[in-house]
Amino acid sequence: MGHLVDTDRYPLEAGAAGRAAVLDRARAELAADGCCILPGFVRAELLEKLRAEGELLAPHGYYTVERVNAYNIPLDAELPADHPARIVMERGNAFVARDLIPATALIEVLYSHEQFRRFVADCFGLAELHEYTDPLAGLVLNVVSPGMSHPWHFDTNEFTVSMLTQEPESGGVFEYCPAIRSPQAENLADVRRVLTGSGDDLIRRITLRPGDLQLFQGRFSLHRVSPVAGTRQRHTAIFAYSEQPGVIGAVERTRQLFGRVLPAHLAATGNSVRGDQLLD
Ligand SMILES: O=C(O)CCC(=O)C(=O)O
Ligand SMILES: [Fe+2]
Repeated sequence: MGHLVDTDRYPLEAGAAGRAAVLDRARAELAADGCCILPGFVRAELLEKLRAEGELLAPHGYYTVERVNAYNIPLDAELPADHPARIVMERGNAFVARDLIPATALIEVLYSHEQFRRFVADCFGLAELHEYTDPLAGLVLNVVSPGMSHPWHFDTNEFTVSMLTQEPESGGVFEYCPAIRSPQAENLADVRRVLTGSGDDLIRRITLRPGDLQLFQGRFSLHRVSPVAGTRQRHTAIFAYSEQPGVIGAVERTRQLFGRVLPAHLAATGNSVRGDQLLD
């Protein structure tokens, strides 16, 4: 791992000097506002390789524009007229599926490395984490092209691990509203304010750099990638882990995200673990 990750700054090996201090900081930041950035996680000399690998993969993404709401519930759900789930947005990002990412790609090496997974679990304070069994959704490259955005939403997953691999020229900013809802309260009025453009006081913006590792708890914090401008796409690797082994996506959701399904998805129908809770 040492050639890939700046292990002087981020000791990954169990018991390594300084590891506990990094974990303390990550846990404190996550507890404070559900987001933690570990800047310069990947060594500077590998950033161009990280970017170039993503650039080669990006054309293989599944490009669609999907009409969505912030809660990822059906658009025809019966709700009061002023419910924020009735605000429809366009999700214009594309996902490159894991089976198209070579085993030698830096993001795949990271995703499947036991020490990395252990480190991420420890940052979140989780007993253990597992790779997805899903052959498509475990590791994806999220591509946001100029003019597109990944609009405001809550994640279904409790936590997300991601890494920018290519910056856009402008726009494409990660924006979030820390703890805008809680298990006890949806806080629909504030969510509505953000979705209608008058909630700026609730929004935090993060400047991410390629190779920074981002740990995020998106279930209670509304978040988005603002529209990308300029000529360059924005690329992010999303490392999906789960506390229980065996996660594989539901057939319909998989088709929506990737435009195809594999025999593994069909075989798992009916007995999947948290089947339809991928990515969003
Ligand atoms: O690409 C990003 O930075 C954020 C992606 C995201 O929010 C998601 O996939 O749920
Ligand atoms: Fe998200």
